[in-house]
Amino acid sequence: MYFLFIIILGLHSVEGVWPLPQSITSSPERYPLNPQAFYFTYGSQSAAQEGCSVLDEAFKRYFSLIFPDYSSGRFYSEVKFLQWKNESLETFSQLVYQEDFGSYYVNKTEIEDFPRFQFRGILLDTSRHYLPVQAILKTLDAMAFSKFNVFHWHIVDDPSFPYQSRTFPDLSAKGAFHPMTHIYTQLDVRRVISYARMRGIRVLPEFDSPGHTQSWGKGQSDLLTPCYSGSTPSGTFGPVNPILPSTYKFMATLFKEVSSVFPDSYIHLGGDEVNFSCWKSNPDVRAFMLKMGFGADFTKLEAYYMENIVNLTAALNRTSIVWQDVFDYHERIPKDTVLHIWKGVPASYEAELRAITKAGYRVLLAAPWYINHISYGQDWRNYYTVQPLNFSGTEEQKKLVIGGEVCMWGEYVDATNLTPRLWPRASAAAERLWSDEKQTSDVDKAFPRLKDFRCELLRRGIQAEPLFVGHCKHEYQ
Ligand code: CP6
Repeated sequence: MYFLFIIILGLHSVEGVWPLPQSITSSPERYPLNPQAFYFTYGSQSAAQEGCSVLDEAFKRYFSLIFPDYSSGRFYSEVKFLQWKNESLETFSQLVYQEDFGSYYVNKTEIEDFPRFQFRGILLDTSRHYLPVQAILKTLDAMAFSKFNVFHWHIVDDPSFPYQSRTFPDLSAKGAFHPMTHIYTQLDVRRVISYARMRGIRVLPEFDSPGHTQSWGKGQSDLLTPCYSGSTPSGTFGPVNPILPSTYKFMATLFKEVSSVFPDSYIHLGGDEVNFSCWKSNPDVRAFMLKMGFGADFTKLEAYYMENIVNLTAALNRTSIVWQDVFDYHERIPKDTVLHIWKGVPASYEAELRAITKAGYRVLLAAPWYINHISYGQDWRNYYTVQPLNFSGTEEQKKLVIGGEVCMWGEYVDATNLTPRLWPRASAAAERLWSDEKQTSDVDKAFPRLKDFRCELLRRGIQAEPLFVGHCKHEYQ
């Protein structure tokens, strides 16, 4: 997690690094870099050594980012450091600058750096709109540029089921927007996972249930609850049916597959926004409620369902992440479950942070960072000034805040507008999650730095939108 490096070789200015390192001291002493004689190598103290594919690939990528007009050099010059990681290569790449006549330089710089929060995520929603694999890979590139390290893949939801399951192929054959073109094959998923891994990014899959599952019903009969009007089924369906053993059998099989496809130790189980009206309308559900002693309290039924699902994933050696609703319903959930705060206005996420950490659970904050919401002006400032630990609680409680997440809900977003809506606004949240809060408390000081960083994103081929009036040296053609 912690990295320190001293660049004895050749900073334009501290302004050039986003998100801001924990400490950075640059001197006016500068060194020229000759692309034809430049090579990254492993430090002698480094835990990773030659043959580490993640670093070897990162060396190649960052070489081309720094020197876009050259292919990888053969001879190496001295670059001293203690340990390279994807993040330190990113920082180094932001320190190198090119002067008007084409020469590259880096100033003598001393940096100590480590992230403030261990979990710095971006949620993409591939159900409201299908996002082509290329759009996901491009997002992973840009995530690494801002040191995000978790891709939360909200892969399926009500509108469509694009994940092509090995065990239940009908789910996407019948539930995707198109059975061939609007799906993620096993190969696509593996490609995304490996592309992310190379960039130091984990892939956290979310199979949200029991709500948000309309699309599952098309390929799996008897999974969803039949809704009733009066004493007869209305022909519509509600959340997953929590009263049938077949439901849990299906879920166990599905999550067994999911845990074999997605290597991350966390699985996101959703659990949010369950509409009880269909459950209420169904006489079999009501009878089950009475039998179980739940009375007419449907939050108990949801609790019963989620408890079962959490146990399924625990049996697969995975830790569950669930939306805050699951905590709000007082479910008996294992202590290692992570709660994910999504409710903002009018609910206060500070109160929720306090309550969840007081109960001893780890927590992730998403509520203040809905990047899918847009408005006129510089709303990145709102993302920047969030104070995730500004709630009343003990030091122990604060340690339970493991990080935050920028959510791009997909109702109004597809591949046409994903990138400019994400960048550079998500980068504001990235600095909040990475950098020291005191050193980054002044949003006006951040503005010119973020403007520069946005220009750097353009230079790297990311169509990041402008923050305000101005121009960049390398602009989108
Ligand atoms: N989709 C799913 C969503 C939301 C949630 N779950 C959501 C709705 C409103 C807001 C934020 C998020 N679009 N599946 C809740 C986690 Cl303001």
